[in-house]
Amino acid sequence: FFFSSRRRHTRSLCDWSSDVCSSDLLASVLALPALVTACTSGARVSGTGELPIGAAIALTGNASVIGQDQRIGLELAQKHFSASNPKLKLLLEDGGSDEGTATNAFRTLIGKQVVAMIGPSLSQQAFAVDPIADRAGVPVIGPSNTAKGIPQIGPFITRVSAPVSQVAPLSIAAALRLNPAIKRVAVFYAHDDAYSSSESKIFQGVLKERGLTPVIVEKTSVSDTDFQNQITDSLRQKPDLIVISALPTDGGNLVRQLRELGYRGTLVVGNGMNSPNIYPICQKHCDGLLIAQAYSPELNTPANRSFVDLYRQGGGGAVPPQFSAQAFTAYQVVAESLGKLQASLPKGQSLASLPIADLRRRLNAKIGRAHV
Ligand code: 1QQ
Repeated sequence: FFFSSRRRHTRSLCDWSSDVCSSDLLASVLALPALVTACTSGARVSGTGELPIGAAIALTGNASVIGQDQRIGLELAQKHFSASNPKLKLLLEDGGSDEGTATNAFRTLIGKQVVAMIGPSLSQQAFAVDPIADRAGVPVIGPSNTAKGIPQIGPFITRVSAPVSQVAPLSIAAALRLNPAIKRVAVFYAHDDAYSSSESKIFQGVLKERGLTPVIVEKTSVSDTDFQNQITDSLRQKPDLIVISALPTDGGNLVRQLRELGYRGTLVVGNGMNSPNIYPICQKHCDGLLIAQAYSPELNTPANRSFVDLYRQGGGGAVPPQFSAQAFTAYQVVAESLGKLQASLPKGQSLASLPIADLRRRLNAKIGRAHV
């Protein structure tokens, strides 16, 4: 894991296999090939021989802050795998930040005969759209779906994003290491978002284990912009640590208002705010946030070195954000799995000649499953 104190400094905590990685590292994330039957459609992939991969990520709405990072990761992966065999074609759709937009994007892309789907951006959306793909026999790789229960949606669903249960405890541990005197903790979470609720449960469990039962738990909404009432209530409890699980816009506004209303203590925030794009929302107020993440730019593997180099050449800065890395990884998993599948075919046969349902089923078995 990579632990980041936003903007100030970064350092490695430990290594988890959801990093951008070579296939052998991925094996510990994605194991147990799925043996399932798909509905039998005789349709084949288009005549050009390029295999279409669908991606539905948040280019609009609350999570578009994260979708921007993901788009960069996908574009870099396209570049990196441009000479791969078989040839791939990325079809990108706006999955928005709500279930309806993601459903339309998934339906559109599945109708375009994609061999696999990358997305959606939010767990809240994944619980709505992954069952559609699963029923259609289309493999889905979640690049940023961290809530409990995602791989359990169905045999065609997996993820390269480490679950909240693996990541969230680390930032609480780091906060307590930095400030062992912490006694009074306030918790905020967006109750109408699956990831935020899931992560907050983990945060609260870890706090309890440490003997720090929260002095107050405030429920917010992803559509909230004004948090004055909840902030006033919680600051009355004199917390010395505040732990937040929210999406970028609501979370960024909450942090800004907490600081503006005088909170000076430690702030731990979750995966929903793990992007440099939160700064336009909360500016200097987001300085010093503690976030644990499932990616280290320092990871010394060929795939990560290429990714970091491509990111730098693109002018995005020296340190790629986690969401770009995970989107790159999702594409990498599809590209490498297709490469292995191609190599397993009899000489002269191409993947594009297989019936699409058969190709998706075989690809799904090559991709494998996430354990958690
Ligand atoms: C989830 C998340 C989001 C905050 C990532 C965009 O982790 O919805 O699962």
